[in-house]
Amino acid sequence: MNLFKQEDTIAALATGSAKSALSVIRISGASAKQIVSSVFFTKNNKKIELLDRKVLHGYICNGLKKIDEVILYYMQAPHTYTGEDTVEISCHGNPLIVEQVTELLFSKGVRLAERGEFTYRAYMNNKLDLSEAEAVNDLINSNSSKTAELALNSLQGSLSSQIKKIKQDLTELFAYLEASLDYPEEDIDFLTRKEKKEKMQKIISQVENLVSSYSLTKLVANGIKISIVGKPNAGKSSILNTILGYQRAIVTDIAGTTTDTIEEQIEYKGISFIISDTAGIRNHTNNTIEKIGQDRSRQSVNTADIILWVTDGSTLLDDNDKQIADLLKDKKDKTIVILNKSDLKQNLSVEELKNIFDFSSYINFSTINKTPVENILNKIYELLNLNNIDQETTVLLNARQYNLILNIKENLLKVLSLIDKGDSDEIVSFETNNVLLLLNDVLGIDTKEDILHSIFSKFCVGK
Ligand SMILES: Nc1nc2c(ncn2[C@@H]2O[C@H](COP(=O)(O)OP(=O)(O)O)[C@@H](O)[C@H]2O)c(=O)[nH]1
Ligand SMILES: [Mg+2]
Repeated sequence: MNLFKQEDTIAALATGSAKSALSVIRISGASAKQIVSSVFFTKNNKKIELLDRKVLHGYICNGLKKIDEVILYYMQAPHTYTGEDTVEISCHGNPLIVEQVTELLFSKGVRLAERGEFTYRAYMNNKLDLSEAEAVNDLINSNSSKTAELALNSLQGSLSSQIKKIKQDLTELFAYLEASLDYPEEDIDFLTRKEKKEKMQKIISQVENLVSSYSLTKLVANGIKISIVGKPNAGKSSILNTILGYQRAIVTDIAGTTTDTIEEQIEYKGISFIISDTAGIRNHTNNTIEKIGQDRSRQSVNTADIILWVTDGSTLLDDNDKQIADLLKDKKDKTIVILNKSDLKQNLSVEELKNIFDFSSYINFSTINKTPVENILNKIYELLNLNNIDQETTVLLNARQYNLILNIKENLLKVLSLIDKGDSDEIVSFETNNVLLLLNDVLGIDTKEDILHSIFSKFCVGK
């Protein structure tokens, strides 16, 4: 990888490689202006002067041969994405034309950009720090509009500013420790042990918030796994069909109709919901297929982010319900009870159900009366705290950031216990400084070349 040859002028297609209305070729580097000028002419082969931020119309020409009619604009350093002189050429969106234009540029001394090289240069020129550069990639690769929203927050510096805040607080503590080392003869305790502990605890809680934010990223990025469980004939498949808006699963009044797990996906308010309808759980079945299906139901419950326990409000509580209550007993926080068949005479009360399963959220529902499915979906949003995602929401975007922050948390806990034990300021100060270095890694300050290489090589060419 030529990442570190920043004296080169680089170019790459910035848009998709399929046939399209337009393709944009981006050129960045010290010679960008001069090289593009040498191949850009009017209809009558007159030179066109490239002026900063001026949109120009003309022809890319190889000698006297016109390759394409284009619109281009030149942006002067340092106010560009890469921080270097940049030209963007909009040509017709045909891969053959793009190839001819880029080949022409290459013949004039431009080199094809490596993966992520434009963003790498932006990072090297202090346009972005590392967490923001990663956000660029996550934004491009996000599969749901909510993930894109979180990545955009990060690109705008929400994560960076939180890391900088933690770093600032820790630096302050470090300065106190160092001062007491530098002036030991003064015999003043600059901070009491209690004060040091309090400061450290505050820092740790900020770090813990970041650690827990990663579960939100994963939920939003991977989709929410929802498992519908309940006894046979409670209406599980009917609820799946109602959520999907079409008859996906077979619905009959014969208990044991659904034997396998059926999985479908919908998108709701920018997040995908992966919903599994499972075989009904009951004590007595001689059907081998149904038994296997019930094992799958149990597995599905274990991997779910949310469990919808569908009960039949028209029937009395029975052993099957008790068995399900037992299965879900340590999953109460993620279970929503659906009291289905509310259109029929109700024989099951919320109180009775509470006696066997102390749930926190429930919904009265009827697939016959067409209770709005939004009631269920919004309840899921509520339970997972997804309503509060906004422009201020800061999350760790990827495993690299997550592992670093976990490591930082562990090291801070270690420092806290040193303070607690009354260890010398010298040792505490040394360990604190180590954490400061780890924080730098999140931002990409003094980060080693091979790490940078592995991060930027995940980007696409042209970004
Ligand atoms: N009255 C009434 N019947 C329902 C309701 N939901 C489902 N059913 C009926 O209950 C029976 C079992 O439904 P199904 O979705 O197959 O239940 P599953 O075994 O839990 O998947 C079918 O006859 C459905 O038409 C409801 O809200 N009200
Ligand atoms: Mg079913």
